Amino acid sequence: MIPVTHSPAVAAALKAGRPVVALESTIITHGMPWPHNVETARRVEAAVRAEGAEPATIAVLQGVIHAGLEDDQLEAMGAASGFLKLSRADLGYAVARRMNGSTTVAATMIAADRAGIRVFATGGIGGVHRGAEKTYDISADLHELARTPVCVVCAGAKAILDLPKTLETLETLGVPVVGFGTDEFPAFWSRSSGLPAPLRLDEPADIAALIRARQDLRLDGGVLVGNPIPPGDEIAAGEINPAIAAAIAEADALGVSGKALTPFLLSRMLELTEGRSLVANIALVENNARLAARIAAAL
Ligand code: PSU
Ligand code: MN
Repeated sequence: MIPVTHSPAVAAALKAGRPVVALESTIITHGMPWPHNVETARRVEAAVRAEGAEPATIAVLQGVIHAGLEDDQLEAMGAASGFLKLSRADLGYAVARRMNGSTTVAATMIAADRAGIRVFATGGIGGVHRGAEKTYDISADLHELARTPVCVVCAGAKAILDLPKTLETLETLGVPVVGFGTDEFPAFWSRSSGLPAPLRLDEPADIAALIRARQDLRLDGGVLVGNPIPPGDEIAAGEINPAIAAAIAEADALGVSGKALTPFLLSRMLELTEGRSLVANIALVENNARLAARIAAAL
């Protein structure tokens, strides 16, 4: 028995063959400040429901992997400190030690797969950090996409990363990267990265067909869908780039690395943009949740 506990609502939806969308929790514990994190998590769940699908927020509570949280669990997690940021490497550790942990894209993909959920919405995946030629800092999210069969809907990789190297790595790993309704790979806070999306599809049903074709071919791994932030919510690249450069320079000067780096950069971006990066982040996650629900319905 794989130790994943479904919430009653998620269990009922899966049993009835209704669409279910997995949601991650690192964005709640490490990606956004309280109380915006809890408000966003609720809004994202509501967006999934509004499209007729069931949200399954994933987290590890006292060693139990949950697929689907009750509202009080979500609220408590958002206010808590001390949650581990879990990826493939430490998911089993948190279970064995009965710890609390939020799941990154990598760990959420694993849990979603074990829970029988095929579609997952996040904000932006982790990727190859700038300076990776020196630090070797490459997110485990990329390798997870290569091996676990879950479709991940994101607004691109976070623009704090080295996007060309991130795309090259995804290509090497054999991960299909689809621009949804765009020829470009989106850049999280901005619609445009200047980099072509390797593949393009314009309808949720087309993405569902791609997922099925890969299953039939017994191709391992997931599908990455890049869904650009809505035009009214984006921060233009020219405006966001100086803040990115400043945040990265601060991280370098302070020696921030490893798991702490992405949360540090996101929180500095919030301050440097006077909250605008957070407003954009909330909008893009909601937008991704809606698309993920439509893909899950088409599957
Ligand atoms: N998307 C967001 N905010 C986040 C993340 C995604 O809008 O905080 C999280 C995801 O959980 C992702 C993680 O897996 O950032 C990447 O962390 P790292 O670079 O350490 O792999
Ligand atoms: Mn890393």
